Amino acid sequence: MDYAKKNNENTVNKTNAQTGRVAVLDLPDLLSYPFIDRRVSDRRKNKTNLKKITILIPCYNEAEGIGKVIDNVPNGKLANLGYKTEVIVIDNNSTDNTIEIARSKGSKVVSEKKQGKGNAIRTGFKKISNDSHYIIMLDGDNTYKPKEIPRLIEPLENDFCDVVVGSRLEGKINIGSLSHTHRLANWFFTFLVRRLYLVNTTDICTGYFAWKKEVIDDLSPHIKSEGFAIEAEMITKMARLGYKIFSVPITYDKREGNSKLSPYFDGIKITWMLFRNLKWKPKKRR
Ligand SMILES: Nc1nc2c(ncn2[C@@H]2O[C@H](COP(=O)(O)OP(=O)(O)O)[C@@H](O)[C@H]2O)c(=O)[nH]1
Ligand SMILES: [Mg+2]
Repeated sequence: MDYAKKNNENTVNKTNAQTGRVAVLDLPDLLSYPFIDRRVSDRRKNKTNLKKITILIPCYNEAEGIGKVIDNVPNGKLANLGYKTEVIVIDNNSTDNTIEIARSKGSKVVSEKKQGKGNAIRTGFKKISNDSHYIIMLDGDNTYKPKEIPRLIEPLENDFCDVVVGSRLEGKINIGSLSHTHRLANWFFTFLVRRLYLVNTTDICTGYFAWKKEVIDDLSPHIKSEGFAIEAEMITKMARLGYKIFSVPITYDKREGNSKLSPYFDGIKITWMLFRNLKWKPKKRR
Protein backbone atom coordinates (compact mmCIF):
# COMPACT_ATOMS: atom_id res chain seq x y z
CA MET A 1 0.00 0.00 0.00
CA ASP A 2 1.28 3.46 -0.80
CA TYR A 3 1.17 4.74 2.75
CA ALA A 4 2.51 8.22 2.01
CA LYS A 5 0.03 8.75 -0.84
CA LYS A 6 -2.89 7.54 1.22
CA ASN A 7 -1.96 9.95 4.01
CA ASN A 8 -1.48 12.79 1.59
CA GLU A 9 -4.98 12.34 0.27
CA ASN A 10 -6.51 12.06 3.68
CA THR A 11 -4.71 14.25 6.09
CA VAL A 12 -2.45 16.99 4.83
CA ASN A 13 -4.48 20.19 4.98
CA LYS A 14 -7.98 19.86 6.30
CA THR A 15 -10.12 22.97 6.20
CA ASN A 16 -12.79 23.14 8.79
CA ALA A 17 -15.84 24.24 6.80
CA GLN A 18 -17.37 26.11 9.73
CA THR A 19 -14.35 27.99 11.07
CA GLY A 20 -12.38 28.28 7.85
CA ARG A 21 -9.24 27.36 9.80
CA VAL A 22 -6.63 25.15 8.25
CA ALA A 23 -5.14 22.39 10.35
CA VAL A 24 -1.66 21.62 9.09
CA LEU A 25 -0.49 18.22 10.22
CA ASP A 26 3.22 17.60 10.46
CA LEU A 27 3.14 14.71 8.04
CA PRO A 28 6.88 14.08 7.53
CA ASP A 29 7.37 13.95 11.26
CA LEU A 30 4.58 11.44 11.73
CA LEU A 31 5.80 9.26 8.89
CA SER A 32 9.41 9.18 10.00
CA TYR A 33 8.51 8.23 13.55
CA PRO A 34 5.88 5.55 13.27
CA PHE A 35 6.47 4.36 16.81
CA ILE A 36 4.56 7.27 18.35
CA ASP A 37 1.78 5.65 20.31
CA ARG A 38 -0.72 6.52 23.00
CA ARG A 39 1.85 6.33 25.84
CA VAL A 40 4.10 8.76 24.00
CA SER A 41 1.39 11.24 23.17
CA ASP A 42 0.34 11.22 26.84
CA ARG A 43 3.93 11.98 27.85
CA ARG A 44 4.10 14.78 25.30
CA LYS A 45 0.93 16.41 26.61
CA ASN A 46 2.17 16.28 30.17
CA LYS A 47 5.73 17.59 29.73
CA THR A 48 6.75 16.55 33.26
CA ASN A 49 6.48 12.90 32.21
CA LEU A 50 8.99 13.07 29.39
CA LYS A 51 11.51 10.25 29.54
CA LYS A 52 15.09 11.41 29.96
CA ILE A 53 17.92 10.57 27.56
CA THR A 54 21.43 11.26 28.87
CA ILE A 55 23.94 11.85 26.10
CA LEU A 56 27.57 11.19 27.05
CA ILE A 57 30.28 12.74 24.89
CA PRO A 58 33.92 11.94 25.78
CA CYS A 59 36.17 14.74 24.55
CA TYR A 60 39.83 15.46 24.33
CA ASN A 61 40.60 18.58 22.31
CA GLU A 62 37.46 18.52 20.18
CA ALA A 63 36.90 22.28 19.85
CA GLU A 64 36.32 21.88 16.11
CA GLY A 65 33.53 19.34 16.44
CA ILE A 66 31.86 19.51 19.84
CA GLY A 67 29.73 22.59 19.15
CA LYS A 68 28.25 21.02 16.02
CA VAL A 69 27.53 17.77 17.82
CA ILE A 70 25.62 19.52 20.62
CA ASP A 71 23.79 21.82 18.19
CA ASN A 72 22.65 18.82 16.15
CA VAL A 73 20.93 17.02 19.01
CA PRO A 74 17.32 16.94 17.75
CA ASN A 75 15.71 18.24 20.94
CA GLY A 76 12.47 19.26 19.21
CA LYS A 77 11.95 15.91 17.51
CA LEU A 78 12.85 14.03 20.65
CA ALA A 79 10.38 16.13 22.68
CA ASN A 80 7.76 15.23 20.08
CA LEU A 81 8.55 11.59 20.68
CA GLY A 82 8.24 12.02 24.44
CA TYR A 83 11.84 12.55 25.50
CA LYS A 84 13.96 15.27 27.08
CA THR A 85 17.73 15.30 26.80
CA GLU A 86 20.73 16.09 28.96
CA VAL A 87 24.20 16.36 27.43
CA ILE A 88 27.25 15.52 29.54
CA VAL A 89 30.68 16.27 28.04
CA ILE A 90 33.50 14.42 29.79
CA ASP A 91 36.72 16.30 29.29
CA ASN A 92 40.27 15.08 29.82
CA ASN A 93 42.60 18.03 30.21
CA SER A 94 41.73 19.60 26.85
CA THR A 95 44.01 22.48 26.00
CA ASP A 96 41.72 24.03 23.39
CA ASN A 97 38.27 25.58 23.83
CA THR A 98 36.34 22.32 24.15
CA ILE A 99 35.09 23.09 27.67
CA GLU A 100 34.06 26.67 26.92
CA ILE A 101 32.19 25.66 23.77
CA ALA A 102 30.40 22.78 25.49
CA ARG A 103 29.34 25.04 28.38
CA SER A 104 28.21 27.81 26.04
CA LYS A 105 25.88 25.30 24.35
CA GLY A 106 24.26 24.48 27.69
CA SER A 107 25.96 21.13 28.30
CA LYS A 108 27.15 19.88 31.63
CA VAL A 109 30.95 19.47 31.63
CA VAL A 110 32.64 16.91 33.84
CA SER A 111 36.42 16.74 34.22
CA GLU A 112 38.41 13.54 34.48
CA LYS A 113 42.10 14.00 35.18
CA LYS A 114 43.22 10.50 34.14
CA GLN A 115 43.70 10.53 30.39
CA GLY A 116 41.88 8.03 28.15
CA LYS A 117 38.49 7.52 26.53
CA GLY A 118 37.78 4.58 28.86
CA ASN A 119 38.46 6.69 31.96
CA ALA A 120 36.23 9.43 30.58
CA ILE A 121 33.33 7.08 29.85
CA ARG A 122 33.54 5.42 33.25
CA THR A 123 33.42 8.85 34.91
CA GLY A 124 30.46 9.72 32.67
CA PHE A 125 28.58 6.61 33.81
CA LYS A 126 28.87 7.80 37.42
CA LYS A 127 27.26 11.14 36.52
CA ILE A 128 24.07 9.68 35.07
CA SER A 129 21.15 10.71 37.22
CA ASN A 130 18.61 8.21 38.54
CA ASP A 131 15.76 9.73 36.57
CA SER A 132 17.45 8.89 33.25
CA HIS A 133 15.79 6.19 31.13
CA TYR A 134 18.20 5.81 28.23
CA ILE A 135 21.90 6.56 27.74
CA ILE A 136 23.52 7.52 24.46
CA MET A 137 27.27 7.69 23.84
CA LEU A 138 28.87 9.31 20.81
CA ASP A 139 32.10 11.08 19.82
CA GLY A 140 32.71 14.81 20.04
CA ASP A 141 34.36 14.93 16.61
CA ASN A 142 31.16 15.26 14.56
CA THR A 143 31.53 11.85 12.92
CA TYR A 144 28.24 10.40 14.21
CA LYS A 145 24.94 12.14 13.60
CA PRO A 146 22.96 13.06 16.72
CA LYS A 147 19.84 13.35 14.54
CA GLU A 148 19.96 9.54 14.29
CA ILE A 149 19.36 9.20 18.06
CA PRO A 150 15.66 8.33 17.55
CA ARG A 151 16.70 5.34 15.42
CA LEU A 152 18.88 4.03 18.25
CA ILE A 153 16.23 4.61 20.90
CA GLU A 154 13.32 2.95 19.10
CA PRO A 155 14.41 -0.71 19.65
CA LEU A 156 14.91 0.06 23.36
CA GLU A 157 11.56 1.80 23.70
CA ASN A 158 9.79 -1.14 22.09
CA ASP A 159 11.70 -3.65 24.21
CA PHE A 160 13.24 -5.30 21.18
CA CYS A 161 16.61 -5.30 22.95
CA ASP A 162 18.58 -3.80 25.86
CA VAL A 163 21.50 -2.27 23.97
CA VAL A 164 21.74 -0.76 20.49
CA VAL A 165 25.02 -0.47 18.65
CA GLY A 166 25.18 2.06 15.82
CA SER A 167 26.71 0.16 12.90
CA ARG A 168 28.89 1.95 10.40
CA LEU A 169 29.82 -1.25 8.58
CA GLU A 170 26.18 -1.85 7.74
CA GLY A 171 25.42 1.84 7.45
CA LYS A 172 26.58 4.79 5.40
CA ILE A 173 30.35 5.37 5.49
CA ASN A 174 31.02 8.74 3.89
CA ILE A 175 34.17 9.50 1.93
CA GLY A 176 37.31 9.97 4.02
CA SER A 177 35.75 8.78 7.26
CA LEU A 178 37.07 5.22 7.61
CA SER A 179 40.33 4.00 6.06
CA HIS A 180 40.58 0.57 4.44
CA THR A 181 42.82 -0.64 7.25
CA HIS A 182 40.33 0.44 9.91
CA ARG A 183 37.48 -1.10 7.98
CA LEU A 184 39.33 -4.43 7.66
CA ALA A 185 40.29 -4.42 11.34
CA ASN A 186 36.66 -3.73 12.24
CA TRP A 187 35.42 -6.59 10.11
CA PHE A 188 37.93 -8.91 11.76
CA PHE A 189 37.02 -7.84 15.33
CA THR A 190 33.32 -7.99 14.56
CA PHE A 191 33.68 -11.46 13.04
CA LEU A 192 35.44 -12.67 16.20
CA VAL A 193 32.79 -11.25 18.51
CA ARG A 194 29.94 -12.68 16.44
CA ARG A 195 31.54 -16.16 16.44
CA LEU A 196 32.99 -16.27 19.93
CA TYR A 197 30.31 -14.41 21.87
CA LEU A 198 27.32 -15.04 19.58
CA VAL A 199 26.46 -11.35 19.57
CA ASN A 200 24.34 -10.28 16.65
CA THR A 201 26.01 -6.93 16.10
CA THR A 202 27.78 -5.72 12.97
CA ASP A 203 30.33 -3.14 14.19
CA ILE A 204 32.09 -3.63 17.48
CA CYS A 205 34.46 -0.65 17.22
CA THR A 206 31.75 1.95 16.84
CA GLY A 207 31.54 4.86 19.25
CA TYR A 208 27.74 5.22 18.95
CA PHE A 209 25.73 3.27 21.54
CA ALA A 210 22.35 3.39 23.25
CA TRP A 211 21.52 1.57 26.48
CA LYS A 212 18.64 1.14 28.84
CA LYS A 213 19.69 2.76 32.10
CA GLU A 214 19.50 -0.52 34.05
CA VAL A 215 22.14 -2.04 31.73
CA ILE A 216 24.61 0.70 32.65
CA ASP A 217 23.85 0.24 36.37
CA ASP A 218 24.66 -3.44 36.04
CA LEU A 219 27.58 -3.13 33.63
CA SER A 220 29.58 -0.15 34.85
CA PRO A 221 31.13 -1.77 37.97
CA HIS A 222 32.65 -4.41 35.67
CA ILE A 223 34.29 -2.00 33.21
CA LYS A 224 38.01 -1.34 33.78
CA SER A 225 39.39 -0.10 30.42
CA GLU A 226 41.26 3.17 30.45
CA GLY A 227 41.44 3.73 26.71
CA PHE A 228 40.00 2.67 23.38
CA ALA A 229 39.42 -0.98 24.30
CA ILE A 230 36.37 0.15 26.28
CA GLU A 231 33.88 -0.59 23.48
CA ALA A 232 35.23 -4.13 23.08
CA GLU A 233 35.13 -4.62 26.85
CA MET A 234 31.56 -3.35 27.08
CA ILE A 235 30.25 -5.50 24.23
CA THR A 236 31.91 -8.71 25.38
CA LYS A 237 30.87 -8.22 29.02
CA MET A 238 27.31 -7.25 28.07
CA ALA A 239 27.17 -10.47 26.04
CA ARG A 240 28.34 -12.47 29.04
CA LEU A 241 25.79 -10.69 31.26
CA GLY A 242 23.10 -11.94 28.90
CA TYR A 243 21.88 -8.65 27.45
CA LYS A 244 20.20 -8.49 24.08
CA ILE A 245 22.43 -6.44 21.76
CA PHE A 246 21.51 -5.48 18.20
CA SER A 247 22.68 -2.97 15.60
CA VAL A 248 20.99 -0.26 13.57
CA PRO A 249 22.64 1.32 10.51
CA ILE A 250 24.15 4.77 11.06
CA THR A 251 26.04 7.41 9.09
CA TYR A 252 29.75 7.93 9.64
CA ASP A 253 31.34 11.22 8.53
CA LYS A 254 34.92 12.45 8.25
CA ARG A 255 36.05 13.69 11.63
CA GLU A 256 36.84 17.30 12.58
CA GLY A 257 40.26 17.63 14.20
CA ASN A 258 42.76 14.83 14.84
CA SER A 259 42.11 11.22 15.83
CA LYS A 260 43.41 10.12 19.21
CA LEU A 261 43.40 6.44 18.29
CA SER A 262 46.74 4.68 17.84
CA PRO A 263 45.87 1.91 15.33
CA TYR A 264 48.55 -0.67 16.28
CA PHE A 265 48.73 -0.09 20.01
CA ASP A 266 44.94 0.08 20.43
CA GLY A 267 44.38 -2.74 17.91
CA ILE A 268 46.48 -5.08 20.05
CA LYS A 269 44.63 -4.04 23.20
CA ILE A 270 41.26 -4.65 21.55
CA THR A 271 42.34 -8.10 20.29
CA TRP A 272 43.56 -9.04 23.76
CA MET A 273 40.29 -7.83 25.29
CA LEU A 274 38.25 -10.05 22.95
CA PHE A 275 40.18 -13.17 23.97
CA ARG A 276 40.63 -12.49 27.65
CA ASN A 277 36.89 -11.96 28.25
CA LEU A 278 35.96 -15.32 26.74
CA LYS A 279 36.08 -16.85 30.20
CA TRP A 280 34.81 -13.77 32.02
CA LYS A 281 31.87 -14.17 34.35
CA PRO A 282 30.33 -11.56 36.64
CA LYS A 283 31.31 -12.23 40.24
CA LYS A 284 27.75 -11.71 41.43
CA ARG A 285 25.42 -13.38 38.93
CA ARG A 286 22.19 -11.61 37.99
N1 LIG B 1 37.82 12.55 27.59
C1 LIG B 1 38.59 11.94 26.69
N2 LIG B 1 38.09 11.72 25.49
C2 LIG B 1 38.89 11.12 24.60
C3 LIG B 1 40.20 10.71 24.88
N3 LIG B 1 40.70 10.13 23.78
C4 LIG B 1 39.72 10.18 22.86
N4 LIG B 1 38.63 10.78 23.38
C5 LIG B 1 37.38 11.08 22.73
O1 LIG B 1 36.79 9.87 22.33
C6 LIG B 1 36.16 10.04 21.09
C7 LIG B 1 36.75 9.03 20.12
O2 LIG B 1 38.09 9.35 19.84
P1 LIG B 1 38.60 9.48 18.34
O3 LIG B 1 39.94 10.12 18.35
O4 LIG B 1 37.54 10.12 17.54
O5 LIG B 1 38.77 7.96 17.96
P2 LIG B 1 38.14 7.21 16.71
O6 LIG B 1 36.71 7.67 16.62
O7 LIG B 1 38.28 5.77 17.08
O8 LIG B 1 38.97 7.64 15.58
C8 LIG B 1 36.37 11.48 20.67
O9 LIG B 1 35.26 12.27 21.05
C9 LIG B 1 37.60 11.87 21.48
O10 LIG B 1 37.67 13.25 21.78
C10 LIG B 1 40.72 10.98 26.16
O11 LIG B 1 41.85 10.70 26.50
N5 LIG B 1 39.87 11.60 27.01
MG1 LIG C 1 35.86 9.51 16.38
